[in-house]
Amino acid sequence: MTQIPESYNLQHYLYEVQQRVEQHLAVLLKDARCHEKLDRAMTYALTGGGKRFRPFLTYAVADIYDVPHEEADSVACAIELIHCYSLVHDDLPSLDNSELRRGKPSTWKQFDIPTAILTGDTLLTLAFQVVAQDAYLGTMTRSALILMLTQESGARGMAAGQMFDLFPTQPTNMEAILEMQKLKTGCLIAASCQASAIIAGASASEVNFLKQFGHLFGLIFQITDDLLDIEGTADSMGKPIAQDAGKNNLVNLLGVAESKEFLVKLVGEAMQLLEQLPHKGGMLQAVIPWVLNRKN
Ligand code: GRG
Repeated sequence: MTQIPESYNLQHYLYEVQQRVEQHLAVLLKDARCHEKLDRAMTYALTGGGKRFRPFLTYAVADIYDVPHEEADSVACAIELIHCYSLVHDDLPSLDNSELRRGKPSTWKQFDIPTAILTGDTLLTLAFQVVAQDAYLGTMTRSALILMLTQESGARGMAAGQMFDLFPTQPTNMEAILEMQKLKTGCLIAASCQASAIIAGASASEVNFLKQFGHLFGLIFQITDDLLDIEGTADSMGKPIAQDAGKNNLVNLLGVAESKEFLVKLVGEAMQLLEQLPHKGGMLQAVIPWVLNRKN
């Protein structure tokens, strides 16, 4: 991939990221083969329609810091593995009970519940293995990345967010919803934004800056997702729409019009943050309109 695109086409960049991640994931899956049914379920859960938006963020930040994409590959794949695990587990009958994901039966529906649980477990475990064994990165960098991934996905990150969503510990108000969504969706997006800065050896304040940007962007991503549940179509979403009625989200709390106003404010803040980055954030700037206008 080329570095810091001026007039570089976003769609082309997204496509290249998808191809790159999918090639790497295919190799990882091949190397991980052990139990035939588990292998098929892992392949099923990882392939077939994911936007690879989180790896995109990791490569976009790699470009800002002149990190060769080879050095970002393992963490980009690790984040996608963690993302796919979360979707497999989230779809389970005892969580979201979703039968469709990306236009196909969800993993538990296609296989069975025990296989889906073990598929999620295995994808999560593989994520850490991939970074731990990355020959492009030094020991300190690998360790820093693994620590960051555990923080963003675990007991004070994404898994906690899912828990607060299922079992709220305070009345549902704007503050509680923002905190829950920050953990549930924002942490993994924040991880995607920090990863390449860690690889580049950026200062703690620079890494933290990208983390804050990631959280803002995560919120933008989540609100657009909640709006799509109301305004999108089942065809483009690959799952039934209007499934979030009564759920703890900002659009249900504020209504569509006010949520859109809030979104405009968040986008303004995100653009301001990007102005402070080298190359004004490069592809990160270009992807904001894409997130706002996406159809799935
Ligand atoms: C720890 C089990 C567990 C779950 C964590 C992330 C999560 C909580 C659950 C996934 C369900 C969900 C609707 C999360 C909100 C974030 C979100 C919009 C996910 C969908 O991400 P996309 O649009 O998916 O990037 P694709 O299909 O493109 O990969």
